[in-house]
Amino acid sequence: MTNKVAVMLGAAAFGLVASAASATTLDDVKAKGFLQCGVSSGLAGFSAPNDKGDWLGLDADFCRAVAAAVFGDGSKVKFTPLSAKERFTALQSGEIDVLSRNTTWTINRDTALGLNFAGVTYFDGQGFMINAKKLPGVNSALQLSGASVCVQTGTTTELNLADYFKANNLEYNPVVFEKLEEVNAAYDSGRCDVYTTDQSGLYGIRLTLTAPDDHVVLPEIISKEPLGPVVRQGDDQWFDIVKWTYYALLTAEELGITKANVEEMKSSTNPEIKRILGVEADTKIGTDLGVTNDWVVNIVKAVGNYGEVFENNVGAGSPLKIARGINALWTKGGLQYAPPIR
Ligand SMILES: N[C@@H](CCC(=O)N[C@@H](CS)C(=O)NCC(=O)O)C(=O)O
Repeated sequence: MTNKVAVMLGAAAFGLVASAASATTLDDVKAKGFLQCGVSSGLAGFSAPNDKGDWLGLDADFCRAVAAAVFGDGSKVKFTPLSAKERFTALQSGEIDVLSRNTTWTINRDTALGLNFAGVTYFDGQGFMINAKKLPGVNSALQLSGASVCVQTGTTTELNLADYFKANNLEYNPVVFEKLEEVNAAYDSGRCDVYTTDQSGLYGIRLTLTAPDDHVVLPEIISKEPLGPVVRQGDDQWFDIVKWTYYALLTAEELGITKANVEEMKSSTNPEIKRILGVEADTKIGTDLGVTNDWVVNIVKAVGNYGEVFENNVGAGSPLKIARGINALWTKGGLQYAPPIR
């Protein structure tokens, strides 16, 4: 090979590397034709496969909403089930485009792992579940001294558990597993007295136990667990798309735009509704974000508004029947609040 050819080939190879390195997540996702979404391996209400292998839940629907924003089609998602321990590496390595897996926003995860949290799709807190038949008379976590506690590794749960028992001078014996099915099986078989995780998770897990009615969730909430989607640091456009997908879901609920009425709402005379649905002639809101101006229409058509996603997956329309509580919109006394889409 002549030196000149070698230099040319080298330059071409460098060009390829440089263009691959500079491709944005949005470009990559569009080129693949689908969004790769990291979810839990099967937490009812958040992300769990049904008999047909379709992923159901609030976290799964959030990914469908992002896919709808990007492609105009909420079905263009592939799901990667991840344990707590695997999840951040999967995102850092580029195996997934977004992590939507009951993941708590903490300063350590936000600053030390090269990641960004795009919002809080579910405000949660850590709780305890016990088998009331096995521990009759126990109605507070403060009565759990000496208990064996099932917990999943790689979670905030493990750390909060240690803090709580230490702060209250209680003894405990942690029984730690990496996989969800191992924790569930150990607790269900009576190997541990207590199961601890996010309270929403406890309600979902209880449904999968052999005798759900034997188990009670204790009243104490021992931590703040703001759960939300996560992206890699360093790609602001992608961060914006994921963040504003969440805000679009909230804003649609605030404005009464639903899966059933979104088409009809396009002819509304309310300027705010017209703006968010992209029907104002000169709107650039969607294109400035890197998607099309009907992105919110596509999101709501795919999954409904935030309230619909909540109720269908974890609320009244689901087996979990969790009350909206602090996850209500700010206009209804809750914490869910979106900056203006304008
Ligand atoms: N929100 C907490 C806990 C999340 C978590 O992973 N909880 C377990 C509950 S046992 C879970 O969902 N596991 C699902 C899985 O591994 O697929 C965190 O971010 O660390």
